[in-house]
Order: sequence, then C-alpha cells, then structure tokens
Amino acid sequence: MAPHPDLAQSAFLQAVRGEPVSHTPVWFMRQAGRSLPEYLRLREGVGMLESCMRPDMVVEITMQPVRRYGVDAAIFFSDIVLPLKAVGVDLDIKPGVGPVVAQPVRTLADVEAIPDLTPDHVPFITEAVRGLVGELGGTPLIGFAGAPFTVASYLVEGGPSKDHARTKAMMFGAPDVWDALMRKIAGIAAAYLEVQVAAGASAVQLFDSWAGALTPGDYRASVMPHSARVLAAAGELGVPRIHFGVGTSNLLGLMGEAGADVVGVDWRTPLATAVPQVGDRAVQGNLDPTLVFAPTEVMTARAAEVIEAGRAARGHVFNLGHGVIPATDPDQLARLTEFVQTYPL
Ligand code: 1CP
Repeated sequence: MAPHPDLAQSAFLQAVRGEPVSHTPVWFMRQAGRSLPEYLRLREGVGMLESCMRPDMVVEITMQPVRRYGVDAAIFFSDIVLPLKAVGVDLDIKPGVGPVVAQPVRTLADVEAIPDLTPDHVPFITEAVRGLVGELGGTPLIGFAGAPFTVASYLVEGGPSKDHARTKAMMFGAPDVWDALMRKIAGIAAAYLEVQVAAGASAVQLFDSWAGALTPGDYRASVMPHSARVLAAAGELGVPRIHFGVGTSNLLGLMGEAGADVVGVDWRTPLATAVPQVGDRAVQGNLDPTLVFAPTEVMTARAAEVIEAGRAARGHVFNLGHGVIPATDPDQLARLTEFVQTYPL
C-alpha cells in the first residue's frame, strides 16, 4: 500500500529528518495503555499478551491516545517481550510486575533453543499494523522493539531487575554465551521491526531502557555492536530510527553512533547537555514525567524550557523523559499536547 500523502507533511517525520517544522511534534512514551480509562475498560478480563495478539484490540488501544490528545505520532501497542512469546518462549506479563520468564536463559543450549523470528510467527502484528495505518491516515505509526541488552535482562533475570546482576555477570563471565544471546535477540528484533515496517510503520524506536546500567566501555564492547545491527537493518528499510534509554547521560554519544537518527533523552539530562553529545542528530524528550502532577502553569513553563533547548538540535521531537506514569490525569496530557503544538517557533 502506498504511504498516505499527508505523511509527507507530518511534523514528526520532518523533525526526525532534521527538516523545518511548523510546530514541535509531540507524542508520549506509554501513551497507549496504562493510564486511559477507555483502555482500562477495554482490558478488563483480557491478559496483556492476549490483548497484544488481537489486532482489533491493538488498533483500538493504539488509536485511543491519538484521538484523545491529537498527538503527532502513534506508538504501536505491544510489548518488548511479545516477539519472544511469539517464537515460543514461555513467558507472561504479570499485572503490577511486568514480564516474567518461566525458564531463565543461562547457557548456550538455552540460547540455541530460542527460534529465530519469521513473519509467520506474527501474522497478527502484520494485520494490526495494516489496520492501524488505514485508520491513522496522515499520522505516522512508530513501530518498536526492545534492544538486545534490555530484552536480555528479562530473559536472564527471569523478570524485572534493579541491578541486572545476573545479566551483567553473563556479559563479564561468559562472553560466548553473551555473544550468542545478543545475536539471537538482535536477529529477532530486526525481523520484528521489518514486519512492522513492511506493514506500514513510518518510523521505529529501539528501546534500550536499561542500558544506563552500563559503563561506556562495557556498552561499546558488549552491547553497542548488537544494537547497531538492529538499527542498520531498520535503516536499510528506509525508515527513521529513534534510540532511547533511561539514565544514559554518559552513553548518548554512543547510542547515536550505534546508528540512530534520533536519540531519546531521559529527564535527568538537560537537552542543552545532550545536544552537543549527539552531534548532527535529532533528539527526543525530555520533560520529567512527574511534572504532569504539578500545576498546569508549572508544567508548561518547564515544557517551554525543553522546547527552547531543543532548538539547538538538528531536530526535536517533544516527549516525556520516560513513559507516562499510570496515575497521570489525561486532561493534563491534553493540555501539554496543545501547549507544545501551539508554542511559537
Ligand atoms: O497489564 C498491563 O496493562 C501491563 C502494562 C504494560 C503495558 C501497557 C506493560 C507491561 N507493557 C505495556 C505496553 C508497552 N510496553 C508499550 C506499548 C506502547 C505504550 O504503552 O504506549 C511499549 C512501547 C512497551 C515497551 C516496554 N516494555 C519497555 C520499554 C519502554 C520503557 O517503558 O522503558 C519495557 C522496559 C517493557 C517491559 C515491561 N512491560 C510491562 C512492564 C510493567 C514492564 C516494565 C517492568 C520492569 O520494571 O522491568
């Protein structure tokens, strides 16, 4: 299907390419799911992974924040562990916890038992993306995948972890197993992104949420080459690539060099500090997600500072510095969206 003609004028796609924009484009990580009452109603009695495998639900949940806020891009409703589930890894997403893996990956045999991903594993993704692209019209859809380090953390730890100790112990102590695991996940992520782009996604985001646990030296040696492979594969499909992590103030340059068009910045690093680090790339971010709980004029004053700092970058996509917090008042996000879109450039 040919891309919708209005996509050429999308402020989001213009900003990520470093072209002039009429307004600063805005979308929110975790805008789909979690906080909207219409989402919570729809999800009643349906498991998280089950909802990700039902195209009708994926289309509806992805559309909800687009309708409510009029954001400049949609983020595909899914999860970073969905492709693992699709190839047969025994895992679930437990309410209030997150992804839990039945048999954590520890050995080379464990890695080799994970199948590579083919489009036949995820026909429901193709169907959902096609349906969405039809409904979204001129609003671009951002596809996504988890980056090898962040996905490896769930597989090795068996669930959410604060220090990623077992994961890093494998990286430090069993480099052959680590290399095989990172190659396996990178291949799955690249294939998963290809399915989304083939079905019509306009851009992709690689989430390396937990990369901030690494020193620059370890990131460069043991993680970056694998993320770079995923980003290069996405680049060959001709779509812009966003690369995001949390607590990555000392990794921003490397995350750009890994092959990103846009570097996502969390709220701890001022954009004025981040922009020189990423060089000739666009940035995405980075309002502290808790500012939506402050009075509206406090929130918008800080949003204005973010927009002003973003002017120094090749391009700027406004976002929160991490995902929408579930207790967020949707009306406050609506006000924030309007403020950013009408802020004079
Ligand atoms: O039952 C539920 O509603 C569970 C909540 C939920 C939702 C709505 C989870 C569990 N995942 C998702 C969807 C999701 N996850 C999206 C869809 C788009 C959107 O919500 O707008 C995306 C992009 C993700 C990506 C994801 N999953 C990341 C990377 C982004 C980030 O937030 O840093 C990570 C780390 C995950 C793992 C995950 N999935 C769910 C939870 C609670 C977690 C985090 C657990 C942990 O702390 O380790």
